[in-house]
Amino acid sequence: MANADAAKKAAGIRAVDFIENGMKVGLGTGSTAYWAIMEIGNRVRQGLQISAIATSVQSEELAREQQIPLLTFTAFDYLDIDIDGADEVDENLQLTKGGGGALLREKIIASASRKLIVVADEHKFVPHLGAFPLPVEVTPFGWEYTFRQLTAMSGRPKLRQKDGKTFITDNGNYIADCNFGIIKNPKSLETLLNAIPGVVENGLFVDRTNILVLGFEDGTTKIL
Ligand code: ABF
Repeated sequence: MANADAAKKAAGIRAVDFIENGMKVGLGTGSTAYWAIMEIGNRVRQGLQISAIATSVQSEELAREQQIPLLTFTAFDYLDIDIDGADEVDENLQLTKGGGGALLREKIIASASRKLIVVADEHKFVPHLGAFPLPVEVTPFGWEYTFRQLTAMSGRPKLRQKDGKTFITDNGNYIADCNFGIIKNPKSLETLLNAIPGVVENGLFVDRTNILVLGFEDGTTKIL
């Protein structure tokens, strides 16, 4: 296994140790959250009694394959734990997310959870957010106007493409990958972006992370 994968696998598996019998769990999206979902599947087959809700169609399909009992939003007020990945984590545990295009459902599930556990390989841990282009989910209706608003605030938006076509999220929206440069005040940028009509959600997750599980290439982990 390539070392980066070893780091992701170690972080994903270690995060599952925080799950107890009877919990309701949010299942994240991405190649690190993948390992958490696989490990939850292993433990469910060994008798762990939990139920879960996924942050993307992709993760829901994986959960079904792993025979993890699934929930709908009518079945709970709050989730106990959400395990999800990130594209960047800064020293205050603020996050850039959305590289996988799942940021809207991820933020809904994160806000519905009593505890957000972020799983990431060590390279995601950075002094400041911003090197990774910030994903912003926008409605297809009026996207050109919304892009002009993002450009006016120096966001340099690019319409995400996939397989030569415009990428469509699980919610039927577009993603603007924005370059704001180093993000010194994630909280104010998150608020500013969501005030633009046409912006559905953005990939800044501010003051939401309770625990960070960092994975290293030697397979060890560190809890922050
Ligand atoms: C997901 O995890 C996305 O928000 C984020 O883009 C992704 C990180 O991807 P990976 O774990 O594959 O590096 O939650």
